[in-house]
Amino acid sequence: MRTQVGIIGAGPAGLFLSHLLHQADIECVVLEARSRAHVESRVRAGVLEPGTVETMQALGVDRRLKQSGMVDHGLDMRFRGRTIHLDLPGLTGKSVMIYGQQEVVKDLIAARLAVGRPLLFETPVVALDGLDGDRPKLRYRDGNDGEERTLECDFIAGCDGYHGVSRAFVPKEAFRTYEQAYDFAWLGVLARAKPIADMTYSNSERGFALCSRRSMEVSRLYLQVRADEKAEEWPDVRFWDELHARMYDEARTEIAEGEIFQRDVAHLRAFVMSPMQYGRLFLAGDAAHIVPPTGAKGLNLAVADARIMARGLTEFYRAGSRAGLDAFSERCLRRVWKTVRFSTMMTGLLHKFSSHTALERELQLAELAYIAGSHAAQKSIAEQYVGLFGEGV
Ligand code: FAS
Ligand code: PHB
Repeated sequence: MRTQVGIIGAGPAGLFLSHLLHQADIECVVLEARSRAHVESRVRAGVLEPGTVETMQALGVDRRLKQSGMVDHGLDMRFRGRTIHLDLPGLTGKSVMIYGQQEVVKDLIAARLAVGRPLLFETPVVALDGLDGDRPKLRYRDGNDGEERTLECDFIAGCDGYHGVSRAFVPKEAFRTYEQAYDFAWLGVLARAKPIADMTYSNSERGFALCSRRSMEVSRLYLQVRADEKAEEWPDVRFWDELHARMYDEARTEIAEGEIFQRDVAHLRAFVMSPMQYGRLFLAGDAAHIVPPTGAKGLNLAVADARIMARGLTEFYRAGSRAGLDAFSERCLRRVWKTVRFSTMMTGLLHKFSSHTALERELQLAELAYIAGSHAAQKSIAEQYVGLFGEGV
């Protein structure tokens, strides 16, 4: 097979890129290792920045988003029984949208298949060749017969996530990585329980908790757990007891309980690969960077990368200019580093750290107390939460 752009991975990065390229009449093939059912069932992010919503609108894939997306106007942070309420539109003139990542992925897959463009499931890419030439190749295992085949491309987009293959085919001396792993994780559940009014993060003596939602009937809830804990160590009763306690809802009058029908554990890390490109390979999304989910940025950052890559590829095919492609990594990393900073700051502010001295714990809580009393501090957090604008995308 031969195409203009070979895309590895059908997560948000690869799928948004495929639609942006299709809109620009650029041929691409998406190769996804897993099944459609698996990809569409992965429960992950839930917060869409306005830039991501606008991209879905521009691509014409926002029908279901308009029907079931929920605008979130408020962001609450709790500590020592107090609540800081951030009025997002009041502070920034913008809000965020709550709409599960798996719904975004379903919308993008359906739209891609509806236009009959190549999206191959259960087709893992096993090797990348010729990245430093002008005819790079992908080798993949055909999902139909398991045979190894080759896809010749002009360019390759590594949208294969943190555990993907593309990074491994860049010579070690051609990039560096930055990484920080946390010694805790997020236990996430979906429960058939009426969500609380606002997105609420809580820093309690027992640890971090977060109450989000997927609809007015389904709550998306998180607890900070040890990095080695397994979801099955948290039966319903233990989960609800801990959530009420960490959300300062001891009277159990605020948080509704219900059937927990999905559990997962996500490990927290910050990771950046720089540069995010090598020859004719361009990496986007989790393949190039990971942010701790406290800032609700992972999915949105993947979309921002896809927009910048699509713009560079469009300039190349329409005007023969490589300027946008040559500047791809630099343009993405400007936003990536600011987003990693925000996400690690929010993680540091809201979690219980076993490594903290008593003094460090007090300083953390003093920072929350300062934010509670400072319009400027609240505006700073709010404007980063709704997303960076004008960052070259
Ligand atoms: P993805 O990992 O989503 O997609 C990569 C795709 O490439 C996958 O479908 C994979 O199967 C495929 N692939 C891998 N290797 C391949 C190969 N060799 N050949 C072909 N295909 C291959 N972000 C938030 O904002 N909030 C959250 O609460 C949150 N929770 C998360 C929980 C978990 C468990 C994880 C892993 C991430 C979470 N994230 C969260 C971040 C998440 O939303 C990512 O930022 C987002 O999925 C990034 O999208 P992609 O870059 O497309 O990577
Ligand atoms: C979610 O709704 O899944 C969610 C919300 C806020 C975050 C992370 C995840 O910071």
